[in-house]
Amino acid sequence: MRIRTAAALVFCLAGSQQTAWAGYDSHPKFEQFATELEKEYQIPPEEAKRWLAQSKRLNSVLEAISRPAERTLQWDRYQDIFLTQKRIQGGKKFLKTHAALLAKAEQEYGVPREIITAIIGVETFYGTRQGSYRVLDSLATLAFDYPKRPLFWKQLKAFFAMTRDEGLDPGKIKGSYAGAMGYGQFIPTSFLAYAVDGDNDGKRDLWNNPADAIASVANYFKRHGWRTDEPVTQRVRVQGSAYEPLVNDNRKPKWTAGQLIDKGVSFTQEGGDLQRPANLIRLQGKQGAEFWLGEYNFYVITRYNHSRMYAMAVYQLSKALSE
Ligand SMILES: [Ca+2]
Repeated sequence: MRIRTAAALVFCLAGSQQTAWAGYDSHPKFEQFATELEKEYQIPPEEAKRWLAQSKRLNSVLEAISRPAERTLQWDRYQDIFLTQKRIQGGKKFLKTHAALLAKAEQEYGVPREIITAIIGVETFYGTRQGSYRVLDSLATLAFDYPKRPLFWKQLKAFFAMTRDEGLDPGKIKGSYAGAMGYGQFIPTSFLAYAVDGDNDGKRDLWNNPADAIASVANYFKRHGWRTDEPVTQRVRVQGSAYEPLVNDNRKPKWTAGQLIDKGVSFTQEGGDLQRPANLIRLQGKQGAEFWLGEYNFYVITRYNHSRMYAMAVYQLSKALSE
């Protein structure tokens, strides 16, 4: 008990010292950051200094990034989290409330409304759980104090470009501990590349404006190669052992449907071009191993989030929403 108290006290002091040495503008790597920011986005170093002086190290962010809980789950548990009655009901309500916006996005980008809705449902429970971290703090903490992932260094630069472009106050933006923002949890580089102004009011507001959020998710899918009216996946059966080296091999399909059949895979839904790209996916389900056909659109969903379980949850939620 005494040891724990002492440790807690030390931790507490360390924490207050860390916030006391002001912001990340006094970090040894600040000059490099400011130089790159100016070179890449023409943002003057004084701007970087002004904002980073207000940034704070968040130990909770470093703790959160060190335990990526969802990735360690198997599909049997993962689906319990994302395919609940509550999430299905919420999605049906979202489809109804935003029917006109979803129809417009579907027409313009060729992405089904149920897929757009399922993404937003899995990411933020339809916009209601967007994350409460101040992105200035979370991204600065990860960029400067989590060198294992240079991605965040890049994201912090893009974050300042985003707030400049949109006329936003960097200190007021909220998001996940990893800097994902809004209904669809766009990271700053995704915002710069794929966010669109869905209602033509001159702003891209992915936090409060469902028109912008819906159109941006649809645009993301279109730009990543979504194939309109093509399937996503279907359950398959396997026999023999020739299929084994193909299991979960490449995110991007590198086989054809015909080649999978040759290796002992049989489809539950017949038809379709045997020359089309395809993958073999195995998930650990409640009744043991499940095998699925990864169509090209399944791969496109994994470009939103690399996890096969994520893509499957989005697909199955979208199916539940269309019933
Ligand atoms: Ca807008």
